[in-house]
Amino acid sequence: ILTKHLHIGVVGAAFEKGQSKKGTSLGPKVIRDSSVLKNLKDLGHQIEDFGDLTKSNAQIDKVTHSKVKNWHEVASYNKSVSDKVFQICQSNRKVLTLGGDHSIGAGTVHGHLTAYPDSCVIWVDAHADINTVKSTPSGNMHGMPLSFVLKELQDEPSSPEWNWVKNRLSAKNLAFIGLRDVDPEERKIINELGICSLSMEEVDLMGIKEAVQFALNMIDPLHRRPLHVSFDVDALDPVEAPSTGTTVRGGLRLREGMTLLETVNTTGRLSALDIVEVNPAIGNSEQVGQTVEAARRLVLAAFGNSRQGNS
Ligand code: 4U7
Ligand code: MN
Ligand code: MN
Ligand code: MN
Repeated sequence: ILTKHLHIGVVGAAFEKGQSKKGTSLGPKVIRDSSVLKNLKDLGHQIEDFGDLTKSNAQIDKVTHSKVKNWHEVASYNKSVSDKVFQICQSNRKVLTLGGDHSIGAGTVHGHLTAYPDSCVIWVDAHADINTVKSTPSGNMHGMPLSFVLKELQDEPSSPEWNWVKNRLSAKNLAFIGLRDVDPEERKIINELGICSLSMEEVDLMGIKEAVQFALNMIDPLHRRPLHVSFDVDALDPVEAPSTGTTVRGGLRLREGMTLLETVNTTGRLSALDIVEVNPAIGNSEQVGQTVEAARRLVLAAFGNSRQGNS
C-alpha cells in the first residue's frame, strides 16, 4: 500500500559553503523547476513550500578554524536548517529538504531528531560524511555533517558555534547505503561504533531490496520509528547523476535508488527526506537535466509514486 495524502513541507537549503564548487546552492531552484512539487500534488499530497533558507547572518569566515573551511558559516546555516526542519515537523508535516551541499545534513538530522527523539537515519551516499575536525583530509564540511550530530563522537565540549546542537543520534540508529569512497579514519569510526554500513559491495552481493530491508531491521527492528533518509545524489552512478561535485564510479543505478526509496515508502514511516549535492554548474545542459530528472524521480519514489502508474 502506497502512502498517499501526506502533508509535506518543502524547504530549500540553498547552501554551498560546505565544499568549494560554485553552483551547489542552485540545487533547490533547478529541482523545483523540474515541477516535482506539482507532481507530488498530483499524487494526492498537500505541499507547503517554505522557500529557500536565506543566508545566515553569521560573520564570514576570515580566519579558518584549524583546517576546516567556513566553520562559522556552516555552523550558523545549519542552525537555521535545524530550526526550520523542526518547525515543519511540529506542524505535523513530513519534511522534504532540497540541498545544497551535504553539510546541511547536520541541521536536517538535528531538527528531525529534536522533533522525534527516536528517529533513525539512512545515509545514502558514496561517502560516509563522518569525518571529524581532526580526521578531515580536505577541510570540506560536507564530508563531516554526521560528526556533529552523532552522540558517540562528542568527546570534547563542542565549540560555541555548534552549541545549539542539543539532541544527538546514536550510532545504532544510523545506517549507510551506497558507500564506495570512505577515508581510512572514517572506516575506523564506523567499525568502532558498529554503524550499519552497506557499501556498494554489499549492495552488489545482496541486491538493493535486501540491503534496504537489512538496514531497516538494524536501525528499527520493531518497525515503529520515524525514518529520515538523507540522499546524496553522488550515491548514484555518475552515469545517472553527473552534475554533482564528488562523483565516484560504480554507484547505484537510478532504478536502485528508486527501489530503495519505494521500499522505505512502503514502511509508511518516512518522515524526512533530503536530496542534496545537485550542482547545475557542473556538466553540460544534458547532464544537468539528467541529474535533476534523477532527483525528481527519487523524490517521487519516496512519496508513493508507482512506476506501474497511479490510479
Ligand atoms: B559528500 C571526503 F576526503 N571524504 O571528507 C572529504 F574523500 O557530501 C569527501 O558525500 C567528502 O559529497 C564528500 O572531503 C562529501 C574526501
Ligand atoms: Mn554526502
Ligand atoms: Mn557523497
Ligand atoms: Mn558530493
